[in-house]
Amino acid sequence: MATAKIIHNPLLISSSRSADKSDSCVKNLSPSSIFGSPSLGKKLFCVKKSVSPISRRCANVVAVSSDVVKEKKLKASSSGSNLLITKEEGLELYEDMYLGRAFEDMCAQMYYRGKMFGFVHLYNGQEAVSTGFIKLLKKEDCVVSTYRDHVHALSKGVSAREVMSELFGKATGCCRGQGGSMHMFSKEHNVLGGFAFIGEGIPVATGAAFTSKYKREALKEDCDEVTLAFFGDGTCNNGQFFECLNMAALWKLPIVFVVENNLWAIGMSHLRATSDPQIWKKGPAFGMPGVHVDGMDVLKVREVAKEAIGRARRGEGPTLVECETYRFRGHSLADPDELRDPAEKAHYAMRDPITALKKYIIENKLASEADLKAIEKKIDEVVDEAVEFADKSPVPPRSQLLENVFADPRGFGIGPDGKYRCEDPKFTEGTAQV
Ligand SMILES: Cc1ncc(C[n+]2csc(CCOP(=O)(O)OP(=O)(O)O)c2C)c(N)n1
Ligand SMILES: [Mg+2]
Repeated sequence: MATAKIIHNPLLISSSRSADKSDSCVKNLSPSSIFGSPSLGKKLFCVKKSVSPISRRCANVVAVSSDVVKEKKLKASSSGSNLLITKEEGLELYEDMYLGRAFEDMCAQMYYRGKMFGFVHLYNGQEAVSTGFIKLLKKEDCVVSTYRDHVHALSKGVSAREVMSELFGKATGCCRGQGGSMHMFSKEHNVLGGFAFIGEGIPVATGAAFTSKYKREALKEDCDEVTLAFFGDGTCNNGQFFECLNMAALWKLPIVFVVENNLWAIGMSHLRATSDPQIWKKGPAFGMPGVHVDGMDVLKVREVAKEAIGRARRGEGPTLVECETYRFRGHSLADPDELRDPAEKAHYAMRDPITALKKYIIENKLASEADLKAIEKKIDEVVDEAVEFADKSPVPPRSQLLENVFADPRGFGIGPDGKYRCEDPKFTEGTAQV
């Protein structure tokens, strides 16, 4: 089978009108000058130039300077360093990415030992996207994920214990064992799911972003919260994606649409399924910036994420970011992964984002190999402890089974005596046993 390849466009950021090239600042930039680190390029983003109703219909998208990168350059030159991260930042990123990988590897072991039920989709290989974006968020900011959601939840601060327990279907899980692998949710950490249906999370994220805007503009609350919506390349062929891009651009919502383009939707190659494989181009089509970034490089992802999140926080509207990444395992743990070309897998294995960050940290003397080993040891212990905790935790009571499944008025919730109706021994009489 032919190796699937992303077709690179020399201009990673472009105007929605080819005739506008004369006023686009991006024309002088090569991809490496835009995304190469540590000498990160000058211009990352496109914005609408005009806001008049007529020109909005043919949104003129041009590149603007990146304040973040300018600031970074100033800081770097005054400190005599040309690095994009400090030692502390580097270690935080490394720890988070290593946690994601170690957690998922442990999930695979536990799944094959029969500790988990249903489908389990792992995130190995894509860690730079979760870490690069989510580690920039505040606690109040929201994250909306897909069924490949464990690592997004971990990056957002849900504990390994709670995620593992949820996977084991235990009462101590972040959804009290009621959601399982594909439905991570945490009110405390503003993780709004976990969705088994592809594209389902995008409207939820759009709604969360609308809430932030409504609080700020209608209720005059002090609210600058941002929402990140993560989803895959295959999901970009789904109508909800287009509807939400339209609404988000129309209402200038504080949202970033983060496409994790791992080239495959189960066994369907992105190149066979999509009329134009450059997903980022769909941003300018709706009048919002579209950006393509190497999703195997956490530092590049982080710089793009800073821009996009900053724009949203400042009330400047949504951004579509396409992260070119790869999953190192099959679609789910039930997938023997026999479809993809070994050469393609080997190509991306060589670009392991964790190995790349490790190399960057050591080569730039931000930390030593021993420092990183110490982080790995600490995280391995956290993951082992999470398994122990999940294993020992109780299963949810039977009475919880139908909670949040049916609405109260239909008779499946709490009865007049204050007890759950399903606790009544007669509840299942004449129906299938639950
Ligand atoms: C509405 C809907 N249609 C079909 C499916 C079956 N399905 C599960 S995963 C998947 C592929 C999604 O691929 P992508 O968006 O690229 O995400 P990835 O698995 O690569 O992370 C499909 C079609 C589904 N879950 N929901
Ligand atoms: Mg995919």
